Amino acid sequence: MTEATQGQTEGKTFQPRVFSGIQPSGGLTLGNYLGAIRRFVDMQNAEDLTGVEKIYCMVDQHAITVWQNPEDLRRNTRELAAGYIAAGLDPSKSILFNQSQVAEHAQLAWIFNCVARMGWMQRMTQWKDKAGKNQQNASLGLFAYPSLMAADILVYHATHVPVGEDQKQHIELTRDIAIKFNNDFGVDFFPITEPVIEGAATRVMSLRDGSKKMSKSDPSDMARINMTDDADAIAQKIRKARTDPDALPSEVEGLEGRAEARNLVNIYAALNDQTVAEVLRDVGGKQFSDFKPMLSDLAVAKLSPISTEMARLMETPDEIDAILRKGADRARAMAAPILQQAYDIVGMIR
Ligand code: AQP
Repeated sequence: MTEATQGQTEGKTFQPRVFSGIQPSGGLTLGNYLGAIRRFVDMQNAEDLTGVEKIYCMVDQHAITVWQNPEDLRRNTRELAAGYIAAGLDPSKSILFNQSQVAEHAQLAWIFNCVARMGWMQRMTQWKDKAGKNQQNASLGLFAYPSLMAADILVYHATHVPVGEDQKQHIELTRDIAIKFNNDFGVDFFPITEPVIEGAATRVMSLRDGSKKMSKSDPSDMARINMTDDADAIAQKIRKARTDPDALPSEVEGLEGRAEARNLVNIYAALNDQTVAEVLRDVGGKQFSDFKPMLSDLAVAKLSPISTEMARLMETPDEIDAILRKGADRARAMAAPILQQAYDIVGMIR
C-alpha cells in the first residue's frame, strides 16, 4: 500500500485498514474463492501489511435482502466461516464475525440512508439485476444494500477492500457516500476507500453461460463449482462446461470473443498462480477434450483440501460460533467509537 492510497481525503491520511465480506446467501462458489477469499488470505499474510487490522465478515444482513430460510441462513453462515478458515484465514490474525452481531453497521447505515440519494441506488447494476422487472416487489433492503455496505466498510474507517470485479460499483458508491458526508458536515471524517481487485479471476463466469457471472444463487447448480463439491461433481461440471469447437490459442489475443474459453483459462491460471499468457504458452493448440481434464485435476487438487477441512470444522458448530463471537467483540470495540463520533458530527445527543 503506498502512501498515496491510504484512503486519504484532501486533508488527512488514514491508517490503512482492510475490510471485506461475503453473503451467506448459499454455499461458497469458486467465484467467491478466487475473486475474494484468496485475496483476503493474501492480505492477511502480506508482509507489508503487518500491523494493519484485517476484518472479514459474513454479511448476514445483506443476505436477508432476498428471502433466506432461517435454518439455511444459520448453516450457510457457519459454512462460510468454515470456508474462510479452511482457505487460510486465521482468527488470531484476522477478525472474523457475522455482521448482525455488531449493531454499529446497521446504525451507521441509517445515517448513510439519509446521506445517499435514491438516484445513486437506482443506478446500481446489482439492484437492476436482482430486482429485475419486478422492482416494486423487491425489498427496501435490497434497494438500500449499497448504503449498508458503505457502513460495513466505513464504520471501521477501512481504507482497502478486496473484492471481485462485480463489487467495484458499490465501492465507488461507498466513496461517494464518504465524500458527501464529509462535505455535508464540513469534516474530514470518513476515508476514501480503495477497491483491491487483483488476480487472474476477478470475475469468474458461469460454466453454462460465459456472459453471466458465477453466482451462489444461480438456479442451475451446473453453472458453478461449489467449494463443497466432491471430485466427481467438479469433474462432471467442467466436462459439461460450455465451450466452443476451436482449439485453445497460444496468445491472449486469441481468446477475444471466446468468453467461455477465456473463463476456463482464467480459472486455470488463478488456481495455478500463473498469468493467462503463461497458461496459453503451455496449452495453446490443445482441444478442450484435453484441457478440461487438466483443469478438473487442478481444481480437485486445490479445492479438495479446503472442502475436507470445511467438513471437519462443520462438525463442531459451537467452536465456529465461539470464533464469531470473539471476532464480533473485537470488531465492536473498533466500530463503537467511530459510530459515536459520527453521531456527534450529525448532532445526536448521547
Ligand atoms: N463470479 C465471481 N467472480 C469473482 N468474484 C466473485 N465474487 C462473487 N462472485 C464472483 C466476489 O465474492 C465476494 C462476495 O460476494 P457476495 O456473496 O457478497 O455477493 P455477490 O457478489 O452477489 O456473490 P454471489 O455469489 O453472486 O452471491 P448471490 O448469488 O447471493 O448474489 C465479493 O467480493 C464478490 O465480488
